[in-house]
Amino acid sequence: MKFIQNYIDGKFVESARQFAHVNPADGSVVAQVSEADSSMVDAAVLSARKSLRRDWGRFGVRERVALLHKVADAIESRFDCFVAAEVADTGKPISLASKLDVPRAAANFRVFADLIKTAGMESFHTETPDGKSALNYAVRKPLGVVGIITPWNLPLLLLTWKVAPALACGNAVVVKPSEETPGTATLLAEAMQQAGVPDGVYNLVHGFGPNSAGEFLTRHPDVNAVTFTGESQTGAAIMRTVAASVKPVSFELGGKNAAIVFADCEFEDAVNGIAQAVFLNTGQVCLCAERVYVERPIFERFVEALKGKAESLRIGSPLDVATEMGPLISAQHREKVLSYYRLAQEEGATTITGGGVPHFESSLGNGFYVQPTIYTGLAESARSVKEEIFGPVCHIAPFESEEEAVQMANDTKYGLAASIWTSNLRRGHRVAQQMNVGITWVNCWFLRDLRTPFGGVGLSGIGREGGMHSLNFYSELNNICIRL
Ligand code: NAD
Ligand code: 6OH
Repeated sequence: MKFIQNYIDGKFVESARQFAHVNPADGSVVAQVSEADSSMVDAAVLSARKSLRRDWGRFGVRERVALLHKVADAIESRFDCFVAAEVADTGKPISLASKLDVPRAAANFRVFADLIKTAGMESFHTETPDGKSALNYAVRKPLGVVGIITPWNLPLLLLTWKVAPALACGNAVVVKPSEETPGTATLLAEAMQQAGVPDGVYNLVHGFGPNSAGEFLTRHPDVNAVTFTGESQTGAAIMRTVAASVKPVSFELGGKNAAIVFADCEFEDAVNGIAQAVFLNTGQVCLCAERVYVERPIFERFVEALKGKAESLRIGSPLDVATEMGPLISAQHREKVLSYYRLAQEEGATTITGGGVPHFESSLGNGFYVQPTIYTGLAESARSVKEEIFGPVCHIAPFESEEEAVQMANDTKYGLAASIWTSNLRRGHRVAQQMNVGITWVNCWFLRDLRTPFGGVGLSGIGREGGMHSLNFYSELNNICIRL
């Protein structure tokens, strides 16, 4: 049995209470995780604060940049360990963890290191009507101690997406990864040690949300800002908690993303792209498309083609390099996804494929698998078309006109991402600009440039991270006005 510990002030520490970490692929308990109590969260925040007063607070940008590249080197030098930990955490296929999550973790450190190195600041030469002259320039300072709370779906990618820019800006962090995925954040602590990151700069506390490490961290008076990725309702709870001390927050929340497929699309590209957008990571990516709108003339053909893709997905052990789809994260999440499969039936859906649980003879039968699933025939007002399911499932509806497609895609309280599939470039631009979301892809999906703004509107979040947006969130600007 493996033991997963907290990491505070440069030391791995145990706690009195532990919780089990379960392998999603077969339901077995693979590790015991130390749950941080409130005194440990206090110690983590204190250690972060102290590091800002010690060497870390005196590091210049050049030293921070060099250190962040060393963290990336340390991740790459333990590539296989990180892949194994990501697979153990999530049950995602080893091919996906090796192609997406672990390379992105290293890239997050490199990109934000390079960005802070080259980022300039704004300056203005001011002339007043009464003849005064001044130079205004802004300087960037760390926020201080940043609390980072992350979900289980892309745990290492999303954690490093926040830790890297926070450290680039000179902050110290206390991270609280999802209770479902404690492994990679703990391995990252080892990589921080290996890279020579000073004690207290990266602290890690394990536990749950309410009345556990998550809430203790967001409630902590000495945390200067909170950045969170997860469900919209959790974001609302965190917002209530931090309101008392008026901390800045950055929220990357849920989605019910649309894809719009026009009859003039490159058909094979669109089918392949949407198969990715619906089924990647067993549909557990906040950017996944759960609503697919297809122009009437190609509707039947598209439904058939996506059905073919869904039915050809190799579902199996995450450790098999040929596996394309693994389990959902937990028994509880599977119950949620299956409850939506039942709801779609009750709401009158036609099941094109899936709708249940795959059968395995092996121990995978105890894992949290569901079938990739496609529905048609639901009213746009159906709850299963309106609410985020977060599984390998979509509803496909036909549309008659561009206006109707835009109206249906935008008819949601969420607004994270959209994708548009057309070979008409002018239409691609025109429709993209009407999407009420933070991220729109045309003829692609989840094609990322880490310098671009990332975030959502409505229930999908507050603020943007990515590139300069991250640097601006993770710093305080002090404008200095010099009378000339
Ligand atoms: P979740 O909201 O249940 O949990 C996320 C984290 O918040 C966990 O670490 C959890 O322990 C913690 N938490 C829960 N309640 C808390 C509280 N009251 N105070 C402090 N911390 C608390 O989300 P999840 O189920 O882990 O992840 C799936 C959700 O995340 C989906 O809704 C998905 O769309 C969303 N997501 C969004 C993005 C994005 O970039 N917009 C990215 C990934 C996932
Ligand atoms: C959500 O599940 C995926 C989020 C992806 C990113 O935040 C990213 O930076 O690619």
